[in-house]
Amino acid sequence: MKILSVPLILLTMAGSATASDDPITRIINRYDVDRDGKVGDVEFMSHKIVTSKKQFKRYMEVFRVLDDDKDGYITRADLERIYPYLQNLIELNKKNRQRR
Ligand SMILES: [Ca+2]
Ligand SMILES: [Ca+2]
Repeated sequence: MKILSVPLILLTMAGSATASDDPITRIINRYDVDRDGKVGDVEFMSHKIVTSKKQFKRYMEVFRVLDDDKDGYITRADLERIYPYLQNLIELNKKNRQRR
């Protein structure tokens, strides 16, 4: 299931989190190269090491999921809309990792 790869990538995007951190700010700050407050597909991809077409397609799928209103940019509003859904998956993933 493709959507499951999204929280994993988001986790990597957000880096190691503490409870007081705002992951949305952290994600945007990390990817927003030109500091206009939104992340375009080129900015998003510039942080990825893409070694195959398949991988490129996968990252683009992630980008499209994160770009909730489909305007071609990941903004704070996009992330705030989808974050509650992803949060559950991220928490699940954390628990699974702790169990190991
Ligand atoms: Ca930008
Ligand atoms: Ca958007």
